[in-house]
Amino acid sequence: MYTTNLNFDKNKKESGKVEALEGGPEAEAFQAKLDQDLMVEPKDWMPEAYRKTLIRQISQHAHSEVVGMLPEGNWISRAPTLKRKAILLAKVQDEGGHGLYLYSAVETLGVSRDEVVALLLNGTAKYSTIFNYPTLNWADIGAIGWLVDGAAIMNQIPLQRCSYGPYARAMVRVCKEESFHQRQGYEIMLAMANGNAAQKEMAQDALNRWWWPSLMMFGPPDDNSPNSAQSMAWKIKRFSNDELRQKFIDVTVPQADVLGLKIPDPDLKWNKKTSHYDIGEIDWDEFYQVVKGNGVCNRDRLRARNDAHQNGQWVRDAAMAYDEKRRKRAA
Ligand code: FAQ
Repeated sequence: MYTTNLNFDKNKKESGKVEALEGGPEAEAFQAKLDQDLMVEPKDWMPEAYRKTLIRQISQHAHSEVVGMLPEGNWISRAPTLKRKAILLAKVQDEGGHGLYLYSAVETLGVSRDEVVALLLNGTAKYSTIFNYPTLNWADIGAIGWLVDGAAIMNQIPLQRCSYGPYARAMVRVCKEESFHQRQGYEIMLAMANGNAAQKEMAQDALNRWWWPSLMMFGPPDDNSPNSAQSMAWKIKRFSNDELRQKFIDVTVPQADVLGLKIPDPDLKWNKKTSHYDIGEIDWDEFYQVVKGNGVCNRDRLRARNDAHQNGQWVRDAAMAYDEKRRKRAA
C-alpha cells in the first residue's frame, strides 16, 4: 500500500533555483553536495537561509508530532477493548518518540530544544492544522490512523532523501512506524465498516469529517506556497505540496472503495487523460483560519501543552539536580 522507496525521478524539473550563493569554496562544496544528491551534515558549511528553513520545518514537524498525541490520547482510556487500548497506547507513544528524534535533529542546527518548544508554548510556532480538529468518537481513531498517518507517510517518505542528513535519517524509522499506524487505523475502519449499520454510519461520518482536513495537511496549493521553490531547489522538499496531495488522493480513493465508504466530494472523479482523480475545491479559507489559531481545538491544544510543560517542571528540576550532584561527585 505504501512504500518506503522514494521513486525519485532524476529528470523531474525543480520548481525553483538555489539563491545565488556568495562564492568561495565552502559554498561550492555545498552546491556540489546538492547536485550529487549527497547529504549535508551538521558540521558542513551551509547557507544561513538553508539552516533557518530547516529549523522552521523540522521544529514545526516536531511540534506536530507532539501536539498530535492529544487527539488520540483522548481515546486511550475509552478504547473499546484491551487490545485496542494497548495498540493505541503504543501508537501515541511512537508519536512522542518522533517528536523527540525531530527535536534532536533540530538541535544539530545550533538551536536548543528549549528555544523551539518555547515558541510552540507561546503560540508563535506552527504545527499541523490537522491536530486542531476534535476526536468525537472511536471511529475518529480509525480515520486518523488511515487518513492522517496515511497523509503523513506520503509526505515523509520523500523526506528520507532530503538533503539534510539528520532529518533524512530520522524519517527512516518514523516512516516505518507511521506505516504500522496507518494499517491499524485502516483495520479499525474495516472492522467498523463491516460492523452493524450504526458502526458503518460512524465510520462514514468520521471519513466525512477527516477527509478535507487531511488534504489540507499537505499545505497550501503550489501557486500559494511561499517556501516551496527554495526548499525544492535545496532538495529539502522533493515533491511539491500539490504533487503529494494528488498521490495521497490516488491511493486513498480505492481504499475507501474497499471499505464500502464514500469520499465526501461530489466532484471526485477519475480522469482518464491524466490517470489521476480530480477533486472538488478545497476550502482554503478554513485552512488559513486554522493556521491562524481559529480552529475548533487550537486553544485547547495550546493549553494542554502548556499545562503538561508546567506539570513536568519538577521532572526537569530533578534531572538537573541529579546531574549537578553527579558532576560534584566526579569533581
Ligand atoms: N498546518 O510554503 P509552505 C503527522 C504553513 S506529522 C499548519 O507550503 P512548507 C504525524 C507552513 O509551515 C504532520 N501550517 O510551507 C502524526 C508555512 O508557514 P511558515 C506534520 C502549515 O514548509 C500522525 C506556510 O503554511 N508533518 O501527522 C500547513 O514549504 C498522526 C506556507 O506553506 C510535517 O510537518 C499545515 N498543514 O511546506 C502525528 C512534515 N501547511 O513557516 C500524530 C514536514 C503549510 O512560512 C498522529 N513538513 N503550513 O510561517 C513539510 O513537509 C512542510 O513543512 C509542509 C509545508 C508540506 C507541511
